[in-house]
Amino acid sequence: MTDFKRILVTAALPYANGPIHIGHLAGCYIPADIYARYQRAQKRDIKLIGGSDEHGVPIQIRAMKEGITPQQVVDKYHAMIKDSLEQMGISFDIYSRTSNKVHHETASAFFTTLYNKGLFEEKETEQFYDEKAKVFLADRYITGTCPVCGNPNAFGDQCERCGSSLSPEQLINPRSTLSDAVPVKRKTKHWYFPLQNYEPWLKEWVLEEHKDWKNNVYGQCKSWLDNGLQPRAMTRDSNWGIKVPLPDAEGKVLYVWFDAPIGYISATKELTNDWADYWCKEDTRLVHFIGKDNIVFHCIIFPAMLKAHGNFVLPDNVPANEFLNIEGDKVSTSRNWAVWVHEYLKDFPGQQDVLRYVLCANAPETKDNDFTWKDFQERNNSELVAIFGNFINRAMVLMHKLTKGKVPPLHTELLDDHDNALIKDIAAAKTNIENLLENFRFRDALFEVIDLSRKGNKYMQDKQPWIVARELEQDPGKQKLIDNCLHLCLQLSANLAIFINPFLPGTAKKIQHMLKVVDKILDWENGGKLKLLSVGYSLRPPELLFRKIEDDEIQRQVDKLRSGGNMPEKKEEEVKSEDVKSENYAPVKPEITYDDFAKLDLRTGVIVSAEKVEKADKLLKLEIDLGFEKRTVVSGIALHYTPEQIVGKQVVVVVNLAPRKMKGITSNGMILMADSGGRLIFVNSEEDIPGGAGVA
Ligand code: B3M
Ligand code: ZN
Repeated sequence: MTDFKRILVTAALPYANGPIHIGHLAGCYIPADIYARYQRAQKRDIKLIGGSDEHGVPIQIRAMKEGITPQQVVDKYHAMIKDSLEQMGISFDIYSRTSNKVHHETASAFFTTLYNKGLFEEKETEQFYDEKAKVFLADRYITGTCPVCGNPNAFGDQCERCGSSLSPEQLINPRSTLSDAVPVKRKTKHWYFPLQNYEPWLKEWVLEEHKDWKNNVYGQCKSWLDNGLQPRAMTRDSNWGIKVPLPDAEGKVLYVWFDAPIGYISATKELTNDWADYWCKEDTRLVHFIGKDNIVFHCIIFPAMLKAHGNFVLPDNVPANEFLNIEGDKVSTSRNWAVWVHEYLKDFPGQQDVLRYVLCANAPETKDNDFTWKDFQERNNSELVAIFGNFINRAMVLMHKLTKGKVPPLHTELLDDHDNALIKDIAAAKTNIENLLENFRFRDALFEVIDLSRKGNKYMQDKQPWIVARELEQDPGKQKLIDNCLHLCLQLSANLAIFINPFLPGTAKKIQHMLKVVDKILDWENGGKLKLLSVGYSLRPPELLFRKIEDDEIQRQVDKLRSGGNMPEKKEEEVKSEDVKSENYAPVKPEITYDDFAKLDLRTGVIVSAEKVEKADKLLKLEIDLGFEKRTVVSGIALHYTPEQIVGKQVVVVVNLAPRKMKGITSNGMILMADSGGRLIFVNSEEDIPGGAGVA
């Protein structure tokens, strides 16, 4: 750490296609901000860079949905996102946008440099095309019925209902979302970056030199590198984006993942004339804060681009977070299963620090984590109010009561074990918090701070200055004991302001105000010491740092969420990584009891006949022999099996499922199939099982 002269911190550029939700905050903005504030308090040369990602498919889809132009979309959401981030106290040195001129120039020049080096490979391939709208279609632009779960609104890259990864070819009745036309294949030319040529270097650089990266990050990189890298198209057919700076590239723009990370460079240029110091000098520490879906772009593709270009520093660390679920379920913007930041700010005015606290305490640092409103309330009430806030408040109130509103002296000759232990704890906390923050362990660092305030409460309880005060009449000498206790409590309060500052800057400000100390007091170097407040200095009256959050406030939020929210502008499911398929497993459903399970009547049977159902291309009508009776079952497997293939197959049937009419046929039960990445397979045994046998 100390061999770096300057630190450049970036936080992922959110797509300006909708507002941001708390998953964005927890994923990268809160950690990036904590880190930046901490480094500033250390008086290091640090810049926090951000901005809106205004190109690519997500913006175009949004424009189409709202019936406005892409420019209008980005203008609207850029302003909204910027405002939310500002209000949440994310302290960007610059929050820019990729539609800026300087960015267009920078990204263009970057492409040209690679082009002039002869790095790109020109290739013609077939891609889906919308003949009505006259445009090529990214996978996301194509919708149709999911072959796995029958969701009629699945996307060409993913079904949002069952989570399966799809390709447009798999969709039933594929349609262009632009014009409803059936997509056709057409030839198109693009410029490919030969990522595979960088594989040996990447293996060395990431897998050998960056074993220090977080496990989740390192693991994802390793799996990409182990699977082998492919050439990657760095251009797209579109009229929204940065024009490909070549003469024969009409209708082509730079791939959004080519231009977006260059946005970090452009924004730094916009911020300072010294931008090259940050980007080109070896003694810069570059740190990218991102969510896990952006790992490959920041750890593999962008570094390879930087390397190919030459002259740029590479990321020293990429502390990506996993995802934050909401009330046990994945965030889904299309279902409005999200907590929107602008909504929170309206519903909980002035309570930014509470959200910052909960999102840091629950940060998905090593694995996906869950946000629940109940936990939000509990953490506020039993940690912020009852521990941290309570300590500061008691210290202030007692100081006004027992030491005339002034900082009392410390009588060192009277220090006892409790006092000395507290003094040690304060010094140790500083070192611990510092080490944790340097290593991106923000949750643990925050818990250290809370723990220190917990120790303050315990100390006060051990000392009970309010009881000592009763003995003053008989023994005025006891005032010195009260002085010592409150002196230490006040110095601890000042220390807590320093330590909590990166996490909860608003709270630090309030403490600072009560203690009447200047900003400089919050410098990190002042932490761990007892010299922050001068003896005899009079302090302001106490004000409460946090308020209790009541059940009805929480209930309102839960209701709002469950009812689909009251978001006026629903945002489409974000197009995460246009062409990166994550391994998708459907989330595990909520736990059931054995009794729930026992309600299912599962039996074996044999398919004795099968036929296609008219006007339903995915349904087959099956006759199943259960031994004790024959049943008609309608099953959605027609795209996977022809009737001939399945007659005679053994199946497991749910025989007590309520009958359901499909296309005029009553289905009396359901057969169980295994879903392997969208392929439906019979779950059966090698051995013949008599029909009707129970399955358990
Ligand atoms: N806009 C994707 C996302 O929001 C993308 C990040 C760009 S960072 C250079 O997940
Ligand atoms: Zn599906």
